Amino acid sequence: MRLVLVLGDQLSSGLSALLKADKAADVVVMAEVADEAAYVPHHPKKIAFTFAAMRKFAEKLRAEGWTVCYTKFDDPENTGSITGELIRRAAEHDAAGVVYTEPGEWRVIEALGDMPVKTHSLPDTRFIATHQDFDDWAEGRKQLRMEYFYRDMRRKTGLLMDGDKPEGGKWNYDHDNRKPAPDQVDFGGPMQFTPDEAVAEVLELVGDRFAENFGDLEPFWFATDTGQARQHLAHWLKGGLPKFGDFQDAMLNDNRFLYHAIIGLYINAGLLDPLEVCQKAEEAYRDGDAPLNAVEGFIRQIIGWREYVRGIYFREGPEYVTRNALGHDRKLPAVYWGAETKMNCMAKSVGQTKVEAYAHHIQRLMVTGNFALLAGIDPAQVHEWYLAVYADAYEWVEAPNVIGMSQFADDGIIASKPYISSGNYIHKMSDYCGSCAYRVQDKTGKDACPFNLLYWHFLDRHRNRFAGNPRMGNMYRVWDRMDEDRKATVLEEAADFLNRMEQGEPV
Ligand code: FAD
Ligand code: DLZ
Ligand code: SF4
Repeated sequence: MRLVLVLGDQLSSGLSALLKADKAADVVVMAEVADEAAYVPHHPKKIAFTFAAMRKFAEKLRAEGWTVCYTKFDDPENTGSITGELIRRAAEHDAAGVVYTEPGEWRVIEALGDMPVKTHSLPDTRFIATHQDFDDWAEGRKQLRMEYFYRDMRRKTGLLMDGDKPEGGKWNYDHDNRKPAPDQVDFGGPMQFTPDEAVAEVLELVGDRFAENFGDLEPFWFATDTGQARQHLAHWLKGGLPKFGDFQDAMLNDNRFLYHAIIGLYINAGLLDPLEVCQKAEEAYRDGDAPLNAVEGFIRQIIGWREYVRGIYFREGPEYVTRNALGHDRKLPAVYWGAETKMNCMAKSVGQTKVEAYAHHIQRLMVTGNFALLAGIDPAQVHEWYLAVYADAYEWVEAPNVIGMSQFADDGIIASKPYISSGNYIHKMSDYCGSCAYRVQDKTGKDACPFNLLYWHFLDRHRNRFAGNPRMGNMYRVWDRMDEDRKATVLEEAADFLNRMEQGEPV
């Protein structure tokens, strides 16, 4: 007999390791362990979600006839690590080896590869592109632009295809998306589930053991099994998808979710299958229930971006997370852990992260990510923060988004230019600035929006690297036209802001 490892983000009936195993002879191993729960200080909601979903998945496997050895976090024999649990269980059962599906993190891949037990790793077939598919696509290309990879994924899956042409004649309908914040949102947000007995038990455990971690454990409303996650999806397809594209980039003080799917955590943990989700979205389009711009935009995020960032993570290797192309070394400021700030956009984005373990893409990219990049924060610390605070965060998807897309620390593998903006962009896409202590219109002076000051500070300090970038020429021309006194004032005020932030002053 062999052991079959199922990790906390591998909760799928179609997992390659389960398909390969012999239900009558093999033993499934699942374990809640300190190493996984503490490699970064995860948000308590993320830990509770993982443990609750793991426990329910183990029960489901048992009901299907599997033998499951499940270690709970507080079990006295718990060795505290995945490898420790496998070694212990292998001895207990005199197992001939361990079969597992490739984990989504180099750290875990390396640990499993180093075990004194025979192991057999299988590809994770829950993704559309294999590592080989991605490498074949990437080979010989000067630039790895997502858009071209995405077209291949459309062809491979047949999603939104009209023969060999894209549905509607265009591959990408982004032009119709990205409208500013609406006055009213007519979708009530994600489906919320009342904790059942199994979830309540986990909440008690997590409340006890992870009380120090950043983030509110309750109210806890996530789906914790595939049945619930499918109900959540159906609810969103009906109410959220039709306007998903239009308001994908908008942000509002009083609405944390707008038309977003809040589905990343369920797909990444294995409760929902990405292809099934996309097929359901396509069905909504074919039935006339959602427009093409929304459905194409949504499908692109999943078979395009999600697959693409995974390809980059595995292609670039374990050192990717240590990259720091811009030499940024400032410490992550306390505002990221909820300290007082006068910047309303930061307070709102971090605040909802604390409550929900969720912020949407533009809050992650253009508020917290943009600020860290402009302020020159050490990308490794930024990476650890994102990995810790979001319920959907696993390194294979988080690191390329943070190190690459958001912080430009990979020197432009993912982004062709840094995602930076002054306060103007945030003002255009949100209602944050209207209730901020700073004035977005002010470029200098005591009330000037810090994003305005830091934007020029960033461009000025990285002139050698970016002035020649054709997509940034305009930015430098505007800066160069500014009179010298004004430039000096901007740089002085930006430096003063950074200095006060580093001293721990609420800025
Ligand atoms: P929606 O906006 O409704 O989008 C639907 C789905 O598309 C998402 O659930 C996700 O599966 C996929 N998707 C969209 N954009 C991306 C992307 N850039 N990369 C990969 N998948 C994408 N996503 C994660 O799943 N885990 C992370 O740890 C993570 N960290 C991020 C960090 C930064 C700095 C940035 C800029 C983005 C990050 N993303 C991450 C991508 C994206 O922000 C989240 O997938 C999305 O906000 C999740 O919310 P949602 O389910 O409501 O997504
Ligand atoms: C995120 C997470 C947490 C919090 N806890 C566990 C755990 O106790 N046991 C487990 O098997 N998996 C957990 N996970 C998910 C893993 O961290 C994830 O499988 C790896 O990071 C690989 O993606
Ligand atoms: Fe953010 Fe600046 Fe707007 Fe305030 S004024 S909310 S700091 S962008």
